[in-house]
Amino acid sequence: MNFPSPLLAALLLAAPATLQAAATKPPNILFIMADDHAAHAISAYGSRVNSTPNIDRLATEGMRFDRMFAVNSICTPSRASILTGKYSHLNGVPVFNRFDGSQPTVAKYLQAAGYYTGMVGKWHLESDPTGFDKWTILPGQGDYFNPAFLQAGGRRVITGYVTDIITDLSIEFLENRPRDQPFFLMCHHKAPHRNWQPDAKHKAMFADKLIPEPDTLRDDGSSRGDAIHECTQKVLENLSSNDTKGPPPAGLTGDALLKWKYQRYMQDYLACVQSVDDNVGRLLEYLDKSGLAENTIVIYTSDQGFFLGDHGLFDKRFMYEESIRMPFLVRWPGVVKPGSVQPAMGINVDFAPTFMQAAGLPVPADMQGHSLLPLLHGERPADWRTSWYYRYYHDPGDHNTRAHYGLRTETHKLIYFWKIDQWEMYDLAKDPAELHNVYQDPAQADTVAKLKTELFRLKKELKDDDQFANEQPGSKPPAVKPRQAK
Ligand SMILES: [Ca+2]
Repeated sequence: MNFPSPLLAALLLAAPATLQAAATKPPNILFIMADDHAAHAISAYGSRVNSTPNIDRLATEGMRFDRMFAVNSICTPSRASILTGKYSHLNGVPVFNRFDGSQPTVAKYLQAAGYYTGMVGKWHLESDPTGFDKWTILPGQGDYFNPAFLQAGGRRVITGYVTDIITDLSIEFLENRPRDQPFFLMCHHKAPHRNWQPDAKHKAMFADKLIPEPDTLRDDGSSRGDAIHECTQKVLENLSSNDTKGPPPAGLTGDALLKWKYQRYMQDYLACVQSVDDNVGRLLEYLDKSGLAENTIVIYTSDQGFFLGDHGLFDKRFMYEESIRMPFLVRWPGVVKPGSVQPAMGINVDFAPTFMQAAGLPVPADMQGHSLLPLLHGERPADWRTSWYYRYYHDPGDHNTRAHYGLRTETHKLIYFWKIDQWEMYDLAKDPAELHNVYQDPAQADTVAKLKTELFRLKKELKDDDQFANEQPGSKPPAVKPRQAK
């Protein structure tokens, strides 16, 4: 793939000095992504439930994004959005669809520009990876213990614990890389995905630990519509004996059962996270020892957030904050100010444009995200987004969660469960925990109307004309015109 030189020249003319330096000596990019690791289980994000000293290093030595979000909060679609810089309806992966590997991806662009590209760990896009010089992936969800891996040469089983092995393979990729090329490595952990199987060392750390409960564990959802009540993501009702690694003690019911299930869930979830944290430490140590740290952008993120008992739930999918919010920490020595915090709203379709621009390449016009580079430089462009569009399709899916789409602004969130024609609206400034759906409040009518106008403007701008509205059997096409505020 060739990039027209006038485009590159124009980009360089407009770019800050550091970008020009990047173009002459492109930075390496190490992208570490966990699966279902909520920001509120990272101490740099103020976790009340655990401590993650190694991941925290990236916040101390780099930038912490406080408002980074997934545009479709579920594993496979988030991965497709990250690779393509596009929303689900344009990259063909709204649910668990097979990723069409013939389409352009950031890996392909970087490879064509001279990067040595690698993909290790959870892929979950069904088709074989394209655009990578080397790839070693878990088949589907993969196993926690003694996992099989797929690579261009075939399949092999590796003895050990998956998080350790993915780190070993990542270090092996770095050790064997050509020294005359920059690298782009996607290191994708399986952990801490359900059903949360920690290794013995980390399991022991949490076995007897009492984990603080979230404030909203007993949220009854009384002001919400039907969706949260119909879903099967509830800690009390839907965590199985498989999840809790055994049945609850006999006779346990009601709140006592809720407490027990929450503890069992979180003990294993956090033990899996602790292994991820140790392994991030191993990778950072490798970068230090090999002299790579200085010219390597290191990112830590997760494919989406997760409910850690918040609103009585586990899993993700819903457009509520704990689900859509991704941790996003970036260390880039000499460019990103250590210990800085970024409040601007980013979304996962921004990642691909960011990697392009960091590598000194023009951002392809069909990518829908915006490069985060100005934000990484500590400059917020005057026209940076103040709202963004979300859409979840997997209905009924594994957790009977209704399809919905919506808008999040700096201060409000509007959600439309279109199959059941129900709206929810939250004032995030007054109600950050989203406990009060004020959609029906007459005092909010003007705000609701404005949010709807913006929602449908964005939907149009992003070319979401409901092409996947009937993705699931039994779906009905959604209303595509703004409804008047009631
Ligand atoms: Ca996930």
